[in-house]
Amino acid sequence: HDTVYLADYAPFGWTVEEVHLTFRLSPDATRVTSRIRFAPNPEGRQDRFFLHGEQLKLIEAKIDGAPVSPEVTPRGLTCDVPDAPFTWEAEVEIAPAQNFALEGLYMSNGMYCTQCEAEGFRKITYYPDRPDVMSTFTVRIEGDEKVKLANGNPVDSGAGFAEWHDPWPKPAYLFALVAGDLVNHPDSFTTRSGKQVELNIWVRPGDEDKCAFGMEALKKSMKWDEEVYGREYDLDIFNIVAVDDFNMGAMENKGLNIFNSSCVLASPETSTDANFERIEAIIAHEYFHNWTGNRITCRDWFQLCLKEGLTVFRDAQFTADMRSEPVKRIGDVIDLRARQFREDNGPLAHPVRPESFQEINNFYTATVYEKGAEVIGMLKRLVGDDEYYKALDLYFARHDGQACTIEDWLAVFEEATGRDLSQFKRWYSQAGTPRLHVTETWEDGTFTLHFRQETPATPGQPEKQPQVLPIEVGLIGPNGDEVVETTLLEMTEAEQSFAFTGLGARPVPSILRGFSAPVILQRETDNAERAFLMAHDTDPYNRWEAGRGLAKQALMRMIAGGAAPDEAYLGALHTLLSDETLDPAFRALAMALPSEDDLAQTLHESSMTPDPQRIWEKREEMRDAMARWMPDLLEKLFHAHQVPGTYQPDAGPAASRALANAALSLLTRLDGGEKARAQYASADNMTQQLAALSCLLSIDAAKGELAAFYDHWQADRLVIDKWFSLQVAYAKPAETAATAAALVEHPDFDMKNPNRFRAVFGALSMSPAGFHHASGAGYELLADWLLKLDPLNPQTTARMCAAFQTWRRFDADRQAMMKTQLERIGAQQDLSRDTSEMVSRILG
Ligand code: HT7
Ligand code: ZN
Repeated sequence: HDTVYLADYAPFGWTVEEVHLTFRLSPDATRVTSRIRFAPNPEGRQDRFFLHGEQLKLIEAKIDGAPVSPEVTPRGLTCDVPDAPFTWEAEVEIAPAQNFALEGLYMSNGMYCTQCEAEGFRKITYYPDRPDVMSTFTVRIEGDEKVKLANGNPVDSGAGFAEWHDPWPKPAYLFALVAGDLVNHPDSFTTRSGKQVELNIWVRPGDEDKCAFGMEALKKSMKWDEEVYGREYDLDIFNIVAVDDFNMGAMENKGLNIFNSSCVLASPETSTDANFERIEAIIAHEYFHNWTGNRITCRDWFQLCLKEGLTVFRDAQFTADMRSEPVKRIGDVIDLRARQFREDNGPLAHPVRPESFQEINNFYTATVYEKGAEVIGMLKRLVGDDEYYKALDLYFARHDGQACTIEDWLAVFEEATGRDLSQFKRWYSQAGTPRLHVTETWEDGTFTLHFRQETPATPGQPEKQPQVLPIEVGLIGPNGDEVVETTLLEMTEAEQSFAFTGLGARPVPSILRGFSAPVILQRETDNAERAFLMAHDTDPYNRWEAGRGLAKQALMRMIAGGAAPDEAYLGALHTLLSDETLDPAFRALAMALPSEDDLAQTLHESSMTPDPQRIWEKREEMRDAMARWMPDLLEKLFHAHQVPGTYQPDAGPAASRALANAALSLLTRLDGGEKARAQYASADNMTQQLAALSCLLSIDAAKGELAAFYDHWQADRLVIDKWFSLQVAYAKPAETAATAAALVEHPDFDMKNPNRFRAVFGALSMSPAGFHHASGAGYELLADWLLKLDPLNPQTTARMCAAFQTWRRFDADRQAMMKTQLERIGAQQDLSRDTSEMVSRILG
């Protein structure tokens, strides 16, 4: 398969002035006619006119009204064209009902829908399918479906047709069309300049009662973007559509966002608190793309972080404003370490702006999205809030309507702030997680922090340069008072020291407050200091981090040294959980132990070979010890944090439920599931019901509830996804693979539906002790099913191959078994480009 390089970028040889498309819908033979006005591009002459096109049946093509016979290949067509503006017309036939890759135009439950990012438009018609070619689109849809939607504003409709016009020039990846017998949840929003915008969430009949929360989230997002970034919506209408079969979370198509139904549909009875929070964040994310992605888009796919990193950063700011800032930050760091650090420290490591790819779909990664957002966060910390928003204003003013690069983005910051960002730019080009080593000295009232940074080699990048690290530090005196408030240290050298003078006593440092840079902090510390910070740090993130450090140390000693659960940790946790001044959500987070994968990663960092079974057993032992150590406190927390009255998904009650349910999961180890069973029976919302069911599953006492749950919810596909995934997630490690294997025989298992496939196999690959069970059954089962899925849906298959990315961490037997499975996948005839690239990168 061909590799594409950033260094080879060249503009397209023609500009597109306008695009007219007509769709005559039919499941097996949809006709798409295009009329496109091209003109030679003065900035990008090319010898040969090439249009992308895949899996299209060309019926006819014309230039300026005269039939032409282009040379057609599986990837597109070439044609002789005039050396002047011309009109291209083509008619193609496609089969949306046969499209299981869910890219281009496809069908989901009888409804037509599209997914064009990154390169799906070429499966709809011949076109220069690249983000730097932007045009206005007029779209006519012909068919019997009740609802027919496209981008932009509606211009006409009648019996069997609808016409839409999008006045904002856009790349083809933002094109969208939906047609089906849908119903809407309508509303409206008045922008700050007084423009009335019609809002709709379109769903399948029966789902109308699950739209209200998403609509509120949309209106909050629209208001927030006006207030915080000064960005107003720019069309008369904004439509959201919920689709059951979807490869990712959602898609920001101009004026017509398409959502995986799991990321928009919500009701108290069927969605958990975590679902509500995620839905609010994804609706915000897609809406924010209207400015950061759509009005200003990417020049090429190497610049993906330009829109994704920035938009993730913006949605995190939104969630922090709507809910709790520290809780959001802690959750994001947990996620970053779990997904991005794993990627950055293994064979799939790549820069935030990659320099080559075979299949761009493989680069919608935690590095591009989450590390990309961390890079924006560091930039904001370094320049300060005022300068950040000044730079953003300049970005929007200067680049509106353009397809941009990271160079454009950084130039705006350099100009607005007068800073030289040439060293900062390494964050975009250098892969790998920097290690930040810290030592301290204390002499004559001066406390000095000595830092050393180093980044390990990553594939294709043996040598690393020092990066700019914004390190937020505070100092705490022996009596627990803060003696130096949060101060930003700007590290630019490989080794650098920072001194704090005039101190009366040796302080305890609180380093990397707010996780101010995405690094691995390496510092010798002891549990007394951790317990001190856990009690006194004014920075909530570092307070949590101190507790997590204690837990991790205790677990590491159990795993590597056979120690008993550490009473100092249990005591400190008891103190923190008893502190009623602390946010219940923060306390719930503090109660969660480092994940099995986090522990495996830490062992690997310390040159030890993780044994997933032992990690699982020791975590279980620690949780038993936690339950036995503080039964009275757990009882108290459980009862004190029951939320009376009608369920509300807001942060306050959700935090109480999180703490009560964290207590319940430990209490279940003591009471044989009595409280959990009672909660299951009385629950009037999915958060309580699912928490109780999980508790019962964890002690293998959920048989009756599991059957009742299925009977009650069998008509609700999103709830049944939970039913599938919970059983795999809570199976004992020796039974995980067999549980998954039995579930795929269930009549409701449908491998063509990515949500259902992920419910089973995502849960398998995210249960370390089960997936890595010494029998190798987990590896073999996943490989069997990835091989079955690849011919249908390469994108989802390739994404799930990442389950094998940590293979080199493990013992020789496990390594050999994983390698065998990877090679078996790699050897499959006609393997997709997506999966083939992933397998070869993982094998290295
Ligand atoms: N920009 C979108 C990324 C995306 C995608 C979404 C759905 C299906 C396939 C996709 N490929 C790429 C989603 C986002 O970041 O907002
Ligand atoms: Zn995005």
